[in-house]
This record gives sequence, C-alpha cells and structure tokens, in this order.
Amino acid sequence: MRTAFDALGGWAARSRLQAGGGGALPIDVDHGDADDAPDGPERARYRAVFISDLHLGTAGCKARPLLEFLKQHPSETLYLVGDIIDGWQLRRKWFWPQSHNDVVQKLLRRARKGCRVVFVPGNHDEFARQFDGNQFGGIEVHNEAVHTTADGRRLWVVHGDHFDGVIQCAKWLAYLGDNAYELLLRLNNHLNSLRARMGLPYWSLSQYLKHKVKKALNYVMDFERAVAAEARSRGYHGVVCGHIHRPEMRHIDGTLYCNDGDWVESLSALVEHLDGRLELVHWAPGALPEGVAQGEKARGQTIIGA
Ligand SMILES: [Mn+2]
Repeated sequence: MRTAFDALGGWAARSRLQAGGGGALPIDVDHGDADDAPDGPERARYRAVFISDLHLGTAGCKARPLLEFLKQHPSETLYLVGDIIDGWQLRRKWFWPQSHNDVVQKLLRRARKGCRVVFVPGNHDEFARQFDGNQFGGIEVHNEAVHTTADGRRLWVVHGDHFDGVIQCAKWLAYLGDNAYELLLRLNNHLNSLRARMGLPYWSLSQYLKHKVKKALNYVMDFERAVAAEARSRGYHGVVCGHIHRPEMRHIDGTLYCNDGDWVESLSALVEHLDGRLELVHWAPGALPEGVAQGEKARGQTIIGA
C-alpha cells in the first residue's frame, strides 16, 4: 500500500536527482537554514496566514518573493489552500529549481517548529486528496477545513475548484437562456411593430437582455457567488478559497468571501491578526529599502475587522 510518506519520499528523491544533487530530502532533515530565528508560535505575529496557488514546479511560481513573505509573516497556523505543488505541469515537464525546494523546506521547518500547517489540496495537487486526514512531515492534509477567528467567526477553508462544475451548469443554463434570448428577439420585433402602431417609441428588449446574459456569463462573479452561497448554506460566517487567482475580500449577501489570491500573478495572501482582524496582503517584493519595519512592505490592503 502506498502511503503519504512513500509518495513524498519518491517525490523528494526525484527532486534531489533533478536538482543536480543540490536538492535535499525534505523530511526530518534540519539543515539549519540561515534564518535561525524560531519559526513557531512563540514569535507568531499573526494568528493565521492563508496562501494558495503557489504552483511550485512551474516557471510561473514566484518562489523568492514567497520565501520573503513567509519569513516576514510567522503565524500560529498556516493554511496552504491548494495548488501548492503543480502535479499537472510536473507530469508533463519536470521543473524543480532550488528556490522551489527552499519553499518546501520552509513549510516543513515551520511545521517542525510548532506552527500548525494545514494543507487543503487543490485540483493541481489533487494527488494529495487521497491522504485526507494524514500528515506529511507534520503538515496535516485535509480536503477542507474550518478556521475559527479570534472573534469567533467560523470560516470554511476550501480550494474552490469544485465550483467549476457548478459554474459549468450555470453556463448550460445561460446557453438555454441564449435560445430563449433568440426567441425573445423575434418577440421584440412583434412587440415594437405593435408599439409603433400605437405611436410608442422603440424599446430594445434585446439590449436589455444582452446586458443580463453578459452578466450571467461573468465567470469570476459566478464563482465568488457560488462559493459564498455554499458557505452560507453550510452555516459558516465566511469562506477562504483560492483557485481563480483573484485576491478578494468582501461580503456577498452577508457572507464573508475571502480569496487569498496566488503566487504566480498577484503575490497575495490573507492574514488574520492576533485580534481576529482579517487582512488581504498584496506583497510588493523589495518595494521599500532594507531596514523598513517588517510588514510595512505590504501595499494596498483591505482590512475587515470584528
Ligand atoms: Mn486551482
């Protein structure tokens, strides 16, 4: 039987080979990296940090800024909200530079030093979903999780790819709507010839409907609404997800929708302060000179507090 340990061991051995000997087995081997400060809750400045869509194993992953972000944001709990290792891309073409290894090392080190690290797999690392409830070197795997903030809000933590299906269905409905739209166009002609005979001005039903259909096809909005609606129906105050690489934090019909973004394009994360305030952090690597207080490097932030 294949265990989580075998899977990671095999992956690690492969990564060591591919990294030209420079890579290291990321299990229970402490290389005492340059950052000697404790990595556990004793120096946690944040109650929780949520990151997703790192896509390690692809050229798009911004591993260096991510390492810098992790260094500056120690937390009691770290949620890895899916698409951490891009198994889809790695199967096609092996790409594993040292910086990607360093990220894995950093995450394992954090778990070793007492930070609770929870990995919620996504669609690009769905291989890990079979290990639901197990752990890899101290990193817990859960297909979905619930995070309770310091002020008692219960947040559903899920990657979000399952909602693609829901949106696909919505697209079918929109398609059916398109046919209905054709019918209504013809109806509109009849209606307007009638209106003309009655001396009324032209009213474009098609314009009105086109606007509606376009709105229905807006994928991002559909995704956000679908995820928030599901969180609400499950009785949560809010949801934290990733998947669409669109950082966001806002209330949707009274449910808090948080998307922690990604580390390919937006370089963003969601953090919970010690008092329960949630903040969307947009990381700007090296935007300010050295010596500037930690954490001040973040630009453009949204804060939703208690
Ligand atoms: Mn995804």
